[in-house]
Amino acid sequence: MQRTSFSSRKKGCGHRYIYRYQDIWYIPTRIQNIVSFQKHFQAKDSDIIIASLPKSGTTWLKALTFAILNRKCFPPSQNNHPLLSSNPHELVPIFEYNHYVYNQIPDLSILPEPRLFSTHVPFHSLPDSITKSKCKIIYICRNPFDNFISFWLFVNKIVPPSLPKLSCEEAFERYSNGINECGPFWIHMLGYWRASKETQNKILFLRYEDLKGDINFYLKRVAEFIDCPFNSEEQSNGVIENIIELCSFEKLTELEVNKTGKFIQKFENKDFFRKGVVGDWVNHFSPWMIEKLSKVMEEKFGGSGLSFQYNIT
Ligand code: PAP
Repeated sequence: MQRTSFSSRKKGCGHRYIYRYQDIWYIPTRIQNIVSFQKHFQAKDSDIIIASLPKSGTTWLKALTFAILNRKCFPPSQNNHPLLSSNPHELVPIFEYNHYVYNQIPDLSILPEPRLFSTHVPFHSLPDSITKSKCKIIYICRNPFDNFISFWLFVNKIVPPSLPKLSCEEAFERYSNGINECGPFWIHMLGYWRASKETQNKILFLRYEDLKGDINFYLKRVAEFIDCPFNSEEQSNGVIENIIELCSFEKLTELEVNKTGKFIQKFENKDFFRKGVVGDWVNHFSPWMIEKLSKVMEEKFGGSGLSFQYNIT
C-alpha cells in the first residue's frame, strides 16, 4: 500500500516550496505526476528504465543507451542519427516529467519494444509492476561533491526571476541536510545500491566516475546488460568507438539542438551540459563544506559498501 500523504513543507532550491512524499522531497506538481505514474504504469518484461538522481550523468547515459539499443536502425556513424537533431531527454522521456503530466494517462502500451524510459523516482517509490516484472533498470549515480555543484549551478540557471539565486553555502546546507528536490541523496543512492546487490540481473548500478574512467568497458557492460552485446564484427568495425564519440560531451555540446533547443518548454538544452568532468567541486568547496559532506557520507554510507571517487585522476 503506497502512502500518498505529504508530510511536510520546506523552502526549495529554485522553487518556492518542496514537499516530502515517501521520504523524498519534490515540487507539488511532480508529486501528482509520480502518484499517477505509480498508479497507472504497466511495465513489460522487455522495458529498460534509466534511473538517477538529477545531475548524475543522466543525459550521457540516455544518449549511450539509446545509441546502443538502436544501432541497427541508426548506425552511430550515420549523419542523420537522431542524437544529432534531438537532445537525449527528448529521445528517452521521463515518466514524471513527460508521460504522466497534466492528469493525463498515456497509452504507453503502443510504443515499440523494447521501450526505453527514465525516472528520477527512488527505488522504493517505483510502481510494483516495475519491481516485480523482469524489466531492467540502469541506475547512474555520482559522487555527492560533484553532484551537489552540478545541482546548485543548474538550479541557479533555471530559478524563476521571482526567486533569488542561491549562494553555494545556502544550497549546500539544504543538500547536505537532505532537503532538496529528489533528496536526500543518500536515500536515493542507497535504495538502488541495495536493490542492485539483491537482484543483480535486474539493476545495473553505474557511477559517473567509472564511465569517465573507462567508457569503453562500461559501454559494453550496458550493452550486455540490456541483452544487445556487441558482436565481433561490430567490435572490429569501430561501432563501440563511434557510439562513444557520438555521445561524448564534446560532440553533444557542439550540436545546434543542444545549443539552442528546449526541453519541455522550461529547460534550455544547453543547461544539461556544463563541464562534464570529475572533481570540479574543488573549485567551489570551502573546508567546512568538505568536512560536513564527508561526515554525512561517512554516517550514511558507512558499512554499505558504496563508495566514490572524488578527484580527477
Ligand atoms: P539531469 O539530471 O538534469 O538530466 P544529468 O545529465 O544527470 O542532469 O547531469 C548533468 C551533468 O552531466 C553535468 O555535469 P557538470 O555540471 O558537472 O558539468 C553535465 O555537464 C554532465 N554531462 C552531460 N552530458 C555529458 C556527456 N555526454 N558526458 C559527460 N558528462 C556529461
